[in-house]
Amino acid sequence: MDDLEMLKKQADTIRFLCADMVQRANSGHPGAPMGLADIITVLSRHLRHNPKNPKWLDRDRLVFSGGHASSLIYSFLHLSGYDISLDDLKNFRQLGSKTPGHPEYGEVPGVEITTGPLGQGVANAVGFAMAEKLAEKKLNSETAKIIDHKVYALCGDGDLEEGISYEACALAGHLVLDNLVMFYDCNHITIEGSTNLAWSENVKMRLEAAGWQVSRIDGHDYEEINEVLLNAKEQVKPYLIIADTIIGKDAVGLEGTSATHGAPLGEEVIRKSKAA
Ligand SMILES: Cc1ncc(C[n+]2csc(CCOP(=O)(O)OP(=O)(O)O)c2C)c(N)n1
Ligand SMILES: [Mg+2]
Repeated sequence: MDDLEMLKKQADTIRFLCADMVQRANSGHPGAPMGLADIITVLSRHLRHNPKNPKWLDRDRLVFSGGHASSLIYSFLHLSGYDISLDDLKNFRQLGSKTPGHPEYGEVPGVEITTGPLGQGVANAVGFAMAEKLAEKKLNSETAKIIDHKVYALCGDGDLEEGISYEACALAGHLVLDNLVMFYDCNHITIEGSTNLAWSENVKMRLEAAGWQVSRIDGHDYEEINEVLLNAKEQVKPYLIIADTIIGKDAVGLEGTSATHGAPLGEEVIRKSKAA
């Protein structure tokens, strides 16, 4: 793995690009992107894709179910070399921009699917994984492995609360989709506060019952994230990675609170946080 300093620098860059984008637009969701910055940074070392050819047939697919965390996607695509410029990031959430409030398929290079309605992206990821299996069967032969990619998905508390994710995950388990890797951004916060206001089920037991392999990691520990992604290369079932994260990670005075879910952090907090 790259040295930890470099990973931290990349993650911090993503974290504060996202905070700045939301601040400039004066609307958006900085919390989840800041909490997921470490995961996307390590994931970027595993993803097989070509930013200069976003339509390469056998690329890994990356599905962000929580479309509200779109600043994360745009900053990741920008830093990876996709056709999204710094000016595009500055135009976050402006009408007609390449960086709309929720990611839109066809409008943004590198965005695989339009997401926003919670849970829907989980079902989309299952669909992508099914499509990969079908294409494998149709196109691969003994001598030519044309299709051999993974589907990586990121989802949050809200996605797993939604009924549609239950149905889709049950189908993924039934079909033994061993090409699907899903990170669950387990930050215990949704729009209105703690998840325990409305939800207390055991996600690990639920997904295991549906036929998934489930691991739990610290979503801010680069070694653990890397290790679990290496394990996923040997997966024999759909793989859920429950990542314990802190929403709004490193937002001074606000991290861990629902205040970071869907509002700008404020110039003062951003200034202090960058300094820290
Ligand atoms: C079906 C649906 N219902 C409601 C919303 C509005 N909404 C957007 S984000 C959100 C909370 C999501 O919580 P979580 O997934 O935990 O994201 P986090 O707060 O951790 O960023 C809600 C209710 C939505 N996008 N889709
Ligand atoms: Mg959450």
